[in-house]
Amino acid sequence: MHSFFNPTSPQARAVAHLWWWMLGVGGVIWIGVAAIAVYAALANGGHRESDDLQHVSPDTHSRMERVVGVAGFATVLVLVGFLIYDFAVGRALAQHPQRGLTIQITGQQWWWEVEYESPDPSQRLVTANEIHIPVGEPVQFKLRAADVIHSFWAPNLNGKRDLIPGYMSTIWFKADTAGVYRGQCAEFCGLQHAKMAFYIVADPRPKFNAWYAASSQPHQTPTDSTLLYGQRVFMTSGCAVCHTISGTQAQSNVGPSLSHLESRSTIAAGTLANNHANLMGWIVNPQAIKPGTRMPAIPLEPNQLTALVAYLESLK
Ligand code: HEC
Ligand SMILES: [Cu+2]
Repeated sequence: MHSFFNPTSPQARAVAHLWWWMLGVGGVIWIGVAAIAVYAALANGGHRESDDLQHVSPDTHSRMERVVGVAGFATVLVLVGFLIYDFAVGRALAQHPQRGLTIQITGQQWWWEVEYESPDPSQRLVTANEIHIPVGEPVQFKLRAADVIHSFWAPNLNGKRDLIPGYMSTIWFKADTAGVYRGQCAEFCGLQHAKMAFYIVADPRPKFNAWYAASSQPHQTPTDSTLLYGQRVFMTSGCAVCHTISGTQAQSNVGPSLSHLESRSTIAAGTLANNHANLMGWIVNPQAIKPGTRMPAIPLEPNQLTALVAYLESLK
């Protein structure tokens, strides 16, 4: 799933082809050189070096010089060939499509904020760690970092690109095949760097549109009394200081948006499957699961916790 050997975009395929060519040509040359070295050692067996050098005829000597010259030239030729090939791949990757979806990704210690750009502000969508894209369409990613340098790397879809504080870099790709592709922060960014994964979910356009429309819906105030209590716990226990739930007063982006938490398959940036037990465990003590994470453990009564989790699970 998380593999460079299984490219599913023209961009990743170009990089993979370059790599295979380099491995192939480099391998053939290495085998050739090793074979010649072995041959030289065996053919020379029995003679001492000083004898050989003195008894080489001028003819043999100039032939040897020619062989070395040709080999040197061939080396330069191969390197120049790869330089041109590499440069062409780099240029192809750097060409940005003018059309298509644009998604802003902000790397944070240790999760990914995802914001879909739209000229219509009401159509902008903010989510986290799970990036839905339409299959077969170019998607542009604008990458920034909120704190330290991170690196956006979904190997099946493209190479790495650093997220640098105070600077916006861009990358784009087009997924050919629908599927879920894992990505990972590829630049050491602190304690929980290893637990900073993300998923790219490539869906056919209609399915993507349905997801987008559902995710853009603000929540109604719950009518069920447990859920209502859970919402009150959320608003009064400090959760709202850091998180957003659309349609409520919680509008902070210190932590991931929880507006449609239940539509995501994992929590804490790919660390845990999103299920009841893990959600409970996470809220009781996030520091036990991801030590150092920017979410504190907040003491809650058992009935508060139950209602709070029920409320979060209603955020479809
Ligand atoms: C000081 C800010 C802060 C407070 C307060 C806070 N959180 Fe968080 N929360 C975060 C951060 C930051 C993350 C991302 C952690 C990570 O993945 O490393 C997070 C992650 C989460 C997640 C996982 C979301 C995901 O998609 O990965 C849930 C669920 C969550 N918080 C619920 C709560 C609840 C419920 C409360 C109140 C009891 C709360 N948070 C209080 C900052 C906070
Ligand atoms: Cu990182």
